[in-house]
Amino acid sequence: MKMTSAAADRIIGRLLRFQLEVPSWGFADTGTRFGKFLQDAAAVDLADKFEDAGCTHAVTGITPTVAVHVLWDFPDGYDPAVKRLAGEHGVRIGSINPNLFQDQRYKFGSVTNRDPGVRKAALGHVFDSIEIGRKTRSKYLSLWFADGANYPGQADIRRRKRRAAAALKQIHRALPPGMTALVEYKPFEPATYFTDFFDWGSSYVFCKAAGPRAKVLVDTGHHLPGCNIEQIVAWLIDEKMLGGFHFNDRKYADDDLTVGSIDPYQVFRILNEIAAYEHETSRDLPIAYMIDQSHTVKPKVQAMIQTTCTVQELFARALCVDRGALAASRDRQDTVGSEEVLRSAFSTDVAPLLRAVRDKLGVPRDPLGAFRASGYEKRAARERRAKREALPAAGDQSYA
Ligand code: LRH
Ligand code: MN
Repeated sequence: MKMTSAAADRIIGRLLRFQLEVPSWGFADTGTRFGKFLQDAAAVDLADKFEDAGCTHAVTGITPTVAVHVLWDFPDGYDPAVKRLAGEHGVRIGSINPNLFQDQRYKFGSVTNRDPGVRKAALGHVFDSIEIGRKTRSKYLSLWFADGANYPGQADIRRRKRRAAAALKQIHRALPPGMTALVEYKPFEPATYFTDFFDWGSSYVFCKAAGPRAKVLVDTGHHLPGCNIEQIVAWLIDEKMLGGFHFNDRKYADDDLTVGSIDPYQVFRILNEIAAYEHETSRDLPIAYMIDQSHTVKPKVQAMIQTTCTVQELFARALCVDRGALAASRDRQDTVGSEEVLRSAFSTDVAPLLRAVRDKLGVPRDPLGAFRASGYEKRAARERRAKREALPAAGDQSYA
């Protein structure tokens, strides 16, 4: 069905307001428990991460903010110069991610630990992270707790639940106006028997009890096989409890692969729930769209540009769903008809829409092609190889 120019204008308008946040750690050398494969062009420090994020934004036009991880990006505490540094590369600091999973103290948990001293230290780190967010004027405190247990009998599930709930209440009380706490869930890893924030329901319960500015963060890689993620998203939207996304893809576990590399229709179905809600309410869902990936084999800036364009493209397709036709075929209980409305949107050639959006944003029509032809990666590899060689002998390096 030929798209009307009014429909095209509406979709282009929505895409011009659509922005994604890139993770600073996606530009650094990261690995798996079996090791890291180093890349010459990988970011060595925060300046490189901002430069790479700035480059991603320069060619896509839709990634103006960078999520930072407190211990990885501010190993020596917050430095007011970082805000200026980000600005020099055309980006802003976005969500603040405390790190409660690396310190030896957190072996048996952070906010759920039976030791009140460890719980106090964990909350202290979150409060310090909130202070950083206050200084960077960040809208989001992005919380992921790796708390959990590895063996049956090891831990008291109900007591840990109550400690987590108490901690979330204290964190909510400490939020400055305008900041929202995003509570991420994950069913396993690094814990192998249970995690304390294990699924959307657990985050929902903790957020509801904590307060109105605590919302659920859906990391698309944090679901057990066969889980219907778009149904969870629809529920959270309806409950006004959806805070945002960590987009990535996976074949088996929390693989943190580039979006759409394994199951693009999955991401389309999720974004379709967003587009359906926005169509019904004629207003943009005020949530955080963020990428959370680690690129163990792909060149990192290319992978980030690829992912950014893929999410933008899949959202464009979700916006192409003919809501009127879908409602009509649903009224007729026309199962095949309804599915075909979605499938035809999914197979819509949205390249003309994306070209129009990129022209309006003043960025290349083919962001990845433009980057690959720019020589940026070669130059970065040369400069950063020299920077690494000049670094003092590596003591305990930050993970990312
Ligand atoms: C945990 C997670 C979390 C981040 C980390 C880098 O798996 O998804 O969002 O802190 O990855
Ligand atoms: Mn995540």
